[in-house]
Amino acid sequence: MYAWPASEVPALPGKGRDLRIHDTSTNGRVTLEPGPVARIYVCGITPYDATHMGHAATYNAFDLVQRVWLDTKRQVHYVQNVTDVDDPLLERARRDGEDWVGLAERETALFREDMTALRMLPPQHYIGAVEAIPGIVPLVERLRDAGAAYELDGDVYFSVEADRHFGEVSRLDAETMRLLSAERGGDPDRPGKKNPLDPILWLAARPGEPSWDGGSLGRGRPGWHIECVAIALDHLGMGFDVQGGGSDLAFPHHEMGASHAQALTGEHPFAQAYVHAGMVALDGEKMSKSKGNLVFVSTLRREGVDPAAIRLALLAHHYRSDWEWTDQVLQDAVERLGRWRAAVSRPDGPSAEALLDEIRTALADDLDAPAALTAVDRWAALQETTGGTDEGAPGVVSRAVDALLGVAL
Ligand code: 5CA
Ligand code: ZN
Repeated sequence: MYAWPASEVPALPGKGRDLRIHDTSTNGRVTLEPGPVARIYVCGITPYDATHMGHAATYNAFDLVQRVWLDTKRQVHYVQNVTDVDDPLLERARRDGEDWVGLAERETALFREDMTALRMLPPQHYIGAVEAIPGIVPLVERLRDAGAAYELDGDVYFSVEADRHFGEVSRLDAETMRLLSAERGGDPDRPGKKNPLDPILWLAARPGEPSWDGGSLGRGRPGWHIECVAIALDHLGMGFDVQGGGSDLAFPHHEMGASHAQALTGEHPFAQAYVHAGMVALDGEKMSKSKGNLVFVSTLRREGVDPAAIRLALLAHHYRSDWEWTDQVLQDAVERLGRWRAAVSRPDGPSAEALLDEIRTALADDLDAPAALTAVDRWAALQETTGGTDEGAPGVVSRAVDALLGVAL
């Protein structure tokens, strides 16, 4: 499917630094060494209750990854999915007496608008689960034929024992895995499974639910993890640079995805780094569709909030921390945006050379956006108090904030 329009990324003087980023699988920072074309897969939305601030914060983190890469003069190959058929989507459509296709299309359209307004760079390949089905079926057949998957009452399960690296992405103990599996779409208590953690690859058709031709698998629909694996392998191949999502995807989603791909190809790793963003909360609890404690990007936009201020509110928090959305967070961002706009609207100002270096250094250091904002704050304060005589400086600052932080001043 189509993604959304790209906003231009202004060229900056000099060159950025290579990104060091926290990798969940090693629980430490790694220096990424992408080739001339950096490859990134970011898990997309399940299209209902989009786009809330938690979604926006996670996509903001991976937008920064790409902006750092672009600043090192690399190209970026970015792939994202849309989980446009899955249990939670079907449940929501049923609850609301709505057609699931209509719900998915409407919410995906809203997500595109929000991403455009927030100046998030679009993926080159934006792929729905439904359109990926013809590529998913042969992968499940291959896993089954290789003995890495088995049938249970018509459904097909992946055997986690088929991958000797299973567990290396999230590094969790068996009991925690079991608890999270039950919480996050798995069915550890279903009788007949070889291992309670084994995830579904292909779900046989259920009455009243959509289903597709699955070749030798019979009619049905794909499991969640194999969806992202099929799309990533198709468009990026093994060993791509970053697999991204919120921290709630580390297990089971990214763990299982890595094992599917490694069992399929015999190669390791699926991704060079598994990068996870913290969870945004509202009123003390993780913002989530199931709880309904949501603040939407589109609601704020409708109320007249400048999307650049929303983006600054996200950037004020380190991507790995869990944080709370409040009115004050937004208010602070609105005020900061005003100060920055005033500072770059003058014909001259203090030199921007050191500032550009500080922003680059901050972002290359595990995407320390809050440090980058503080550096711009300092420059803006200097501009307000003493000013400066560098005629190019306000333009450089404006372009740097746009290119590296995605904020148009
Ligand atoms: N479709 C799957 C991924 S293949 C999915 O998880 N969809 S989602 O709509 O539930 O979430 C989309 C992205 O937003 C995921 O990376 C998820 O980890 C992230 N996310 C969801 N809630 C929050 C939150 N409260 N804070 C930060 N990120 C969140
Ligand atoms: Zn995914």
